[in-house]
Amino acid sequence: MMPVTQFSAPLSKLSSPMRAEQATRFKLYTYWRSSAAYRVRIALNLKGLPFESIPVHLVRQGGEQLSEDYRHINPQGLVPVLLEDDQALTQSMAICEYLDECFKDYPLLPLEPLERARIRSLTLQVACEIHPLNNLRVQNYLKQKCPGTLDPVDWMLHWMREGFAPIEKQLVHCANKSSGYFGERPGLFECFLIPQVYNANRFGVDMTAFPTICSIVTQCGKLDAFKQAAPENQPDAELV
Ligand SMILES: N[C@@H](CCC(=O)N[C@@H](CS)C(=O)NCC(=O)O)C(=O)O
Repeated sequence: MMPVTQFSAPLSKLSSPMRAEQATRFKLYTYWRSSAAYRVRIALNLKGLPFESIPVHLVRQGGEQLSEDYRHINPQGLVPVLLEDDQALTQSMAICEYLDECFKDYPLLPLEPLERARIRSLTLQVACEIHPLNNLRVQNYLKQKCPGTLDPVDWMLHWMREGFAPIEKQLVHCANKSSGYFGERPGLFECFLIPQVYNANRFGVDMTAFPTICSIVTQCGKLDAFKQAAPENQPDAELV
């Protein structure tokens, strides 16, 4: 992983860790409502790996993720970043797969190559086809370039529906009827799906058109790993 020291990150200038009572192996730069950070929180929880949250406020003061200090840690100016000792790793899918390779007790991917590819395909449909179009910086760009002509929320709802519809079709045929998840138990795909559905609900997508997705969300919502990763249960949650 990328050594943080390579970027001489003055970490102390960012928000201080909110759960600093004990030194943990992992630290996660996160924001309570970030769906990409939410994915990694679920993966860490499923694997039973404790971590310390380091909140990065994506909105306050124009966004802490854009500060020079934070860009020393992630030159992309995005959350999440996983820190392990002095090593920083970016991109939620790379982080989840790294954890999966290192901690095998609770696999996020099946063993069989074709099954692995199918799960990755569904996961990437969330990560590459839905999420990037709806990211905060895309929203800000649309607001700036198309004021009054394009409603950024309509844009988001459109791309979420466009993305969920084919996922739903694929799941109807493949979802595991006995477990209620895509496979025997939640894994990489659920780590990505559940945060995207959280966003969809937040912005008012009518999810009744996607009953299989909703049933997976309901099943996952019963598990502590998902409950503890939920935005409202984060130390930086702003619940007013
Ligand atoms: N592909 C990246 C996406 C990361 C990402 O876009 N994070 C969002 C929050 S969900 C972010 O930091 N946005 C800040 C911005 O757009 O300025 C990943 O999977 O880690």
